[in-house]
Formats: sequence, C-alpha cells, structure tokens
Amino acid sequence: MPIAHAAAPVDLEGFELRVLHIPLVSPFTTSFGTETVREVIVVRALTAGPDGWGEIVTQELPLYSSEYTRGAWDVAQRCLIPALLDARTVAPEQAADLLDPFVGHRMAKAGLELAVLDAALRAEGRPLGEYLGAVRDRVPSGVSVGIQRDPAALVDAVAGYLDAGYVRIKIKIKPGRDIDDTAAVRDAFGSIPLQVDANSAYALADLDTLAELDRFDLLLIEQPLREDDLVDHAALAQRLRTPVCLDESITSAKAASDALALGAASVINIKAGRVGGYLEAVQIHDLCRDAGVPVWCGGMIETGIGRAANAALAALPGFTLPGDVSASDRFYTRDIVTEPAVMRDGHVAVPTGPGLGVEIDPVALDDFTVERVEVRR
Ligand code: OSB
Ligand code: MG
Repeated sequence: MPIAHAAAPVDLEGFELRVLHIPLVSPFTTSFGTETVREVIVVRALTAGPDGWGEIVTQELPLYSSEYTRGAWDVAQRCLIPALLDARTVAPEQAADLLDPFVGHRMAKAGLELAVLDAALRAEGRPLGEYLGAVRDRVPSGVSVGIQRDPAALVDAVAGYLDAGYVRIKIKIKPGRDIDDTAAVRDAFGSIPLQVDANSAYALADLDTLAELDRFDLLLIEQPLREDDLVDHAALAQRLRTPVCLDESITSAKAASDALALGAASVINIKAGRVGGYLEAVQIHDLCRDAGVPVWCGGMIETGIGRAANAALAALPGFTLPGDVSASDRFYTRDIVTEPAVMRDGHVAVPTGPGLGVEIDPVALDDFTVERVEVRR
C-alpha cells in the first residue's frame, strides 16, 4: 500500500552535514575490498520545529556503487540541498520530486529525504514504522559475514554470530573464495538458513562455479553479476536452482519491475539508500508483494540512524525473509545514538518513539565528526 497518511510539510531553515569516521569492531571484507572504519555522512534537517536526522550511506570509494562520500558531499551542497531549500516548505512525500531533476545520486537523496521525514514525523509525534506501514513490532535479525582469512576462520566467525542468536547467516563470496567457504559453513552447522553475496564479482562465464553452489541449498545468491547485467542475470537464473536475488542492480522501483519482468531475480534486497529513499523502498515492497516476490531489508553498515529506519522498513508485511538488520554491536563498539539497536531472541525491535524513535548522542557525534558544514536558506 502507498503511504496511507501523508505527513505535514516542514519549514526548512537549512541542513547540517557531517562526515563521520566510526571504527568497526573488526575489518569487513567483501569482493570489492576491506573496510576498517565506516565513513558515512550524517544529515541534520534544521526546521522551524524539531530537527530531523538522516544518513547518507555512501562509502569512501565508489566500489559498491558509483556513489561515494566526496561525490555525495558535493552534490548534496551544490544541487540537492538548494533544491529543497528553494521550496522552503517541504512535505517528505515531495522531496523525491524536488530532487528528481538531478540524475542518480540516490544515496545522497535518500539521506536528505530521511532527515526531512524524521523532522516531519517528530513534529507530529508519529513513529516512522507506523508511517511506512509496519505490521510487526520487531524484525528477525540476519547477519552479513565478511570474507575471512580462510574457511576455518569463517567457521569461527559464523559460530560467534549463531551463538549470539542471529537467525540467518549471509557470507560474502568472491572467485576463489566461494565453494570451499560455503562448504565449510554447511559442514560445520548443518541446515542453518544460509545465503551468499557476491557483490557483482562474477560473469556469466563463471556459470559452472555458480552452479556448484546449488548443492548447498542456499536461501539465495545475492548479486552474482554486475549492476547493469539484468539480461545475464536472467540467463543465469534459468540455469541455477539457487534463487537469484538482486541488490546493486535494483536502483529504483522501475528497475525492480524490469528485473522481475525479465526473470532476472526471484528475490529482491531492498536498501533505501540504493533506491533513493524509504518512500521508493516502500514502492518496491508494494510491487514485489503484488507480484508474490519475497523481499528482505539490506544494510549498508548503518549508524543508529539508518539502523532504526531499516528496522521500521523491515517490519512491512512483504519482508518475508530475514534482513541484514543486525544489532549495532555487530559493527560498532560505540554508536551515535543513545539507545543503539540490540538483538534479543534473534530479533531487533522496531523503535516506537516519534520519527526514527532514537536520539542522537551529541558527544559521540562530535567525537566521530571529521568535517562539518551548514547550508542555510
Ligand atoms: O552488499 O549487502 C551488501 C555492506 C556494505 C555494502 C554492501 C553490502 C554490505 C553488507 C553489510 O553486506 C550489510 C549490513 O549492514 O549488515
Ligand atoms: Mg549485497
């Protein structure tokens, strides 16, 4: 269902942007690289009423997508924020249209839209989950496990997450670190809910390797081929028993419906940042639900801001698979919100307070800030 009750517009006075560097509890390795510090942009919408908070989930370098921190930092100040400030009074549902003339930069747009949305909902005392259409008060918590030194180290890492209570394991794979890693986890833990994420590291020519994964009864394989390879994904999906799930390729609701029409995916990972915002994410949820296609909520190593919003999104009825909605302590020893997301009985709670339902810890925010700018009307 589209948003049932629109939010009242907010009177925008300006935006504050900060680049944060937050250390990770352990290095996170994917097919595209290793991160030890999360570089992220935090957005604060300054309004006549309560401030609103958002997060731009770009990474330091354009390795996962074409977006990256310095690009988002520039386009937000040069194009996106001025477009919102020119409109002055902006309802969250209008933000995407105001930003639409600028091509791409969906993560930057999503972070700004979230800040406007949070401000609007705080002003009304309305929780984000309720606004988006959440039907649950907690969501099952899956974990994304990076590539480790060797399969034995991977088994150790997975054991820790299973002991902690995570209900679904996703392991990152890349060429040369796929079959043996997956086999080691299956051998060690039997029939746990398990899936793999290739982050675009393969080509259709790797069909034989990818087909070998069929014997592990995986929930799905996430983004085996490149972002633009929808036709190749459709060809691959025909040859695999493992369901193909798309992440990087799904940049909008249109991309999602095209992928489904082509048979390029039978499952979709929804990330609000990648698709330009939580409202576009709800549209993808709705179209997948109408098509009977399961979706799950992906993650971008969010701070407590994005983590709260993701829990709200993942509580919509079509999110029938556990998402990468993990506890804050899976990535951080210290978060920038006063009540970081925790996992209990394999679930993360959907915040119930107004807006995001989390409060910023101003000291932590300042401690992690490496650059700050304000753009005023
Ligand atoms: O592909 O899902 C991905 C993190 C950064 C960039 C891309 C991805 C990921 C993850 C981590 O897998 C998800 C999380 O935040 O838990
Ligand atoms: Mg992914």
